[in-house]
Amino acid sequence: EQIERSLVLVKPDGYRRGLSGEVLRRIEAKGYTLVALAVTTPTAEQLATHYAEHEGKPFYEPLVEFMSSGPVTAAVIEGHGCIPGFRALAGATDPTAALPGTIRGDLGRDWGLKVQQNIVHGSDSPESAAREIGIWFPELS
Ligand code: YYY
Ligand code: MG
Repeated sequence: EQIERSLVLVKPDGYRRGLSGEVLRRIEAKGYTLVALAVTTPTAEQLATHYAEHEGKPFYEPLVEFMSSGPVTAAVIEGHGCIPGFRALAGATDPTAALPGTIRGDLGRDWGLKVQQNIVHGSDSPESAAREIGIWFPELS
């Protein structure tokens, strides 16, 4: 695999629960490099661009509302195949279904919280990564 970069967010639920360090620990333990790191409360504009692919879906409005509810920890990570690699570390979108050993499987809560509260975001393709890095770290793109 190529050396590539991915955009990772520890979402407001993960940030609030103090899980930023645990997520970053897993990223570094895997061997990926931290290229950029920030704590920031997402703006409506950032979220509209970040989640443009989901606009119009039933979960879009609650997702954007949740994502603007507090700070996130945003990171750019780098490594061989880190785009699919981080998604493998994150696990399935729904924490209830995510396997043990994954971030969402180990740390996700499954007592009736919405799927949106699944701790982390990771880019899903090189194109998404380039676009998303530009949203959260314009100085890098
Ligand atoms: O890439 P990933 O985060 O695993 O899932 P996406 O299909 O891109 O959806 C983005 C985001 O939206 C997901 O992390 C939770 C939320 N979501 C939801 O609340 N309800 C769904 N049915 C699907 C996704
Ligand atoms: Mg996605």
